[in-house]
Order: sequence, then C-alpha cells, then structure tokens
Amino acid sequence: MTKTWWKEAVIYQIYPRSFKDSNGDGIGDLGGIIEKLDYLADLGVDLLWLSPIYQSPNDDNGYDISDYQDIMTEFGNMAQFEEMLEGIHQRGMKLMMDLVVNHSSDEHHWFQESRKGPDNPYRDYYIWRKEKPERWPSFFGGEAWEYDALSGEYYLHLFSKKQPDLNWENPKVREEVYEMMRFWLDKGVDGFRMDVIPFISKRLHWPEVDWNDFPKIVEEVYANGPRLHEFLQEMKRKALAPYDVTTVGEAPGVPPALGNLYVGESRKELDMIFHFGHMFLDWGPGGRFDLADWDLKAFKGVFNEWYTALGEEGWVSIFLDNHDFPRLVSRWGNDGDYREESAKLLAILLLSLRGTPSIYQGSEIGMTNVALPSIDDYRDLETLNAWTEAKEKGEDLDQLFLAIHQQGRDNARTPIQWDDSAQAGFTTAKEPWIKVNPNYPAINAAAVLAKPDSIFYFYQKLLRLRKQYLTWVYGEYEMIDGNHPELYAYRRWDEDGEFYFYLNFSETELTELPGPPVEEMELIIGNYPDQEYAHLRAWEARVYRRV
Ligand code: TEU
Ligand code: CA
Repeated sequence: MTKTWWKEAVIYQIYPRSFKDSNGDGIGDLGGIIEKLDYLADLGVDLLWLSPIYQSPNDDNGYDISDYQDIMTEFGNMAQFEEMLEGIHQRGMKLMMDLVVNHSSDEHHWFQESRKGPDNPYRDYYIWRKEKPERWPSFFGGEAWEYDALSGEYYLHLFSKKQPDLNWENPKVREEVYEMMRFWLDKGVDGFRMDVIPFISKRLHWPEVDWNDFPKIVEEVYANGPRLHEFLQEMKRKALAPYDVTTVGEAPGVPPALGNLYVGESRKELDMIFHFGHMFLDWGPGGRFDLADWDLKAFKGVFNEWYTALGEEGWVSIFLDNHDFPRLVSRWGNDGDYREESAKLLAILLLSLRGTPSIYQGSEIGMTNVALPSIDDYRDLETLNAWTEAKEKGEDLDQLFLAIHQQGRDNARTPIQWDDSAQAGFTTAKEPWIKVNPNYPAINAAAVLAKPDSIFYFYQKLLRLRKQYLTWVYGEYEMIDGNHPELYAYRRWDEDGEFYFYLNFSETELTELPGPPVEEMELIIGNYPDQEYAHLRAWEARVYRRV
C-alpha cells in the first residue's frame, strides 16, 4: 500500500452558506470561514473541502455555476479567497474546491449562447435533441429533458432544469474545463472534490432497464458511461498531473466491482471516491422520501464489500453524512438520550475505517436533524419540488412532511450553532437564509469547547490518535462477527500494531465481546468515562490495542 499525505489526511467539509456569516446579511461567507480557521486548526483537520463558492444564481445553492472563475457575490470576492487560502496554508491545512462540471447553470454564458440555435458556436457545449427522449427521470423530480422555446429543441438536465448537462463529447468543453482547473491550481488550491463525476459520459440511447427503479437507472444509465475513463485519464494528464494535489470523486451509481476503475493506482484517474451504498439503505424504491428501515448488518456489509473490492489497489473517502443527507447522529445514532454517546461512537467509526475520513461541518458539535414547522421554512429545491409534485398528484402531504423531516437535505443545511446567543451566533441578521435549529441553546460550539469530555474534544483526540497510529490508516481491516445485529466489531492491524474496535449500535447491553479477552488489552479510547470489561452499555464504543 503506497503511503501518501492524502491517505493520512482528514477532510472537513464546509457548506459555506451555513457556516458563518461575517457581514450580517444572513448568509455564510468567506469572511466567516476566515474567522473560524483557528477553530478548525484546533480541531485538527487537514484538508478543507468547500462546497461551491463560484458565481451562481443559487437554484441549487451553488451547484449551478454561472461563472467558474469568479466568487459568488454573496460569499465575497477573489481577494478574500486568496486571503482565506493563505490563512489555510499558514495553519498547515489544505484546500479542496468543489468541481461541478457534469452541468453548469443555465445562466452560464455558454448556455445562453448555446440556446440561440443550431449554428451557434456553443451549440455543442450542451446536449440537444429535436425529439424528446422518453422516460428519463431527473434527480429533482420530473423529466430530465426540457423544451427550450428559444431554440425549439430539448436539452438534457439530470438535475434541475437550471442545471443543463455539459456535452463532454465536445473536445472544446473538455479543454475549457481543464483550463478552468489550471486557473484554480495555479492559485494554489490543493485538490478537487468532483461532483457526480461518474455521470459526465452519457449513454444517449436508452439501455434496457427497469424504469421504476431509480437507483438502477443511475447505475446503468447515468453513471459509468462509455467514455468516462478516457475523460478522467485525459483530465489527469492535461490538468492535474503537474500539481501535487488530490481528488475525490463523488460516486453515486458506482458499484464496488467498478471501484478500482476509478481509483486503482495504476489507472491514473482519481485518488479516491465517495461511495454511496450506505446512503441508500433507508430509501425505498421511490427514492429519498420513500422511507425504509436500515439494519446494521447491511450497513457493515457496504464497508466490507468496498474494502474487499478495492484491496491494496485503490482508496476511498469515508463519509457518514454531508450536505445532501440527514445528520449522522440522527440517522445512524440516537439523537435523543444517547446523542453524546452515539455521536462519539460514529466519530470512532468515521475515523477508523480504511479510507480518508470526511467530517461534515457540525458533526464535531453533535448537531442533529431539524423539524422545521412549515414547508415554507424549507429551502432545498429537491424538497420543494417533491412537495409541489405530491400536491399536484393529491398525495398524502403529512406523510411526505414526516419524510422531509427525516430525510430532507435541509437537515444538514441549517446554520452552524456557534453559541447560545440570537441565531446561534451564526449571523447578526434578524433572519438567516434558513432557520437555525431550535436546539441551539443546548447544542453549540461554545458549549462543547467549554466541556472537557465533549464531542468536540473526542474528535480532537481521535484525530491525534489517527496521526499517532498509522495502523488506523494503512492497516488491514477485518470485520468480526459480521452477522451480529447490534455490534459493529472490527480489527485493524499491520506490523506496527493490532487494534480491536467495539461499537454498540443499540441500547441493548451486550455482554459477549468477540475477539481476545479485553482485560488483556490496552484501552485506547472509549465513549464512557469508565470501562466495564464484560459489558458494552447503550451506544458504548471502545478501542483496544493488543499488547
Ligand atoms: O449530489 C449528487 C447526488 O447524487 C446526491 O447525493 C443527490 O443530492 C441526491 O441523490 C438527490 O436525491 C451532488 C451534490 O452533492 C448535490 O448537492 C447537488 O445537488 C447535485 O450533485 C447536483 O449538482
Ligand atoms: Ca454574509
């Protein structure tokens, strides 16, 4: 296993709109990030990933880009960007930008030109059809082909209709993208997280697939297209190779068996991918708002399968939540009586599976899902589109509202709770762009910073342990008692050491711990103040080193 800085690093994802507002307009911004760099350095993370900060009409909060080489006016300007980058580097951290090149905004000048008609030089920057291909569903509801009156044809948009898909078959599009990447690389950024990168090569004939099974459509039609790996290798050669940077591809629709095509070391494509299996365990066939139960066995199975499939050849990035999913403690833990314990348990898991961990902003203070009282409080277009569609179809809106509370993307997008003052100290404005979670008086950064055994210091400690014990990074991984419905137990080992991880994903007290007698091992960290050898209490987690 080759050793590199990005395998040893820990990512911290910032969703700038909700991180910290520095100028009182209710919207997080670069000034806010600059204010909090010491906080992040103190936590001990290495690599900051910023969700998009480029010029955008914000149909999808910056994932619809109208100018790739300018900073979103609401977030600041290029001078502030440079100040931020310098501040990050001065503190020994690195910066990873979000690269959203499957699609642009419809307000990008390329699309504005492209619409003008078949003779326009930008026509082939996007994907146009005279006849509408049938049955292509969009991620955000409705169909993926939209009629454009100005040009009299249909264009493809896998996401919102304000996010037209770029035509990667066109070499000019690819050159534009690589040039834009070099613009940021020359400024000194340290890498890219690539939005829905498996989707850039299209299958424009409609392969045989079950029309009602959206995940299948994603895997077999939208992702892993015929020229994908050619494009990724070209991108590596033409844009990335001269720089010492790293890349993480967001990889929905990529099954474990295809993983090494993306991240196999010899392939020279991407360094890592975010794999998605666990993110869909509690989705029914109807998708995100079709609630289903998940179970620990299947959850463990996802990580096991990826570990086995990649072997010593490829690397992943581990995430348990991000800006598109519910908060990790609410989804995989218990955000009621055992919020602290389960948040710490999940921190252990996140930081000790094999792969580069990605911490989502707010996890380190134990932030939870939110249940905002009215649909008018919601901002995410996916949520709002689902609502409009359900209303039109006369579906059960109470049931949908429950599902929104449980699964909606705005759960992860409420402002970071900095303290117990008005608006959680996120902004001095009367109203932030989206409401603050009402639990902020109890759950906030000031509170965890003042409490020595808090979730924050637990993360800090784990981050140090990960640096101290590189076995947690490079060591082999083996699940123990994989069929256990409540216990997630595993072993990590190499020539430098051997570690046993015991995580109780339930309130049931577990009395039989598999593996060597724990009394004979050294306790490295645990989420209870003491250890009762034979028992793993509710949501208890302990890590042992064999001596
Ligand atoms: O997400 C793509 C993706 O597949 C999701 O996780 C998606 O949000 C979900 O499946 C929808 O149900 C990326 C970004 O992370 C997301 O925020 C963007 O909205 C999306 O791409 C489009 O750029
Ligand atoms: Ca602001």
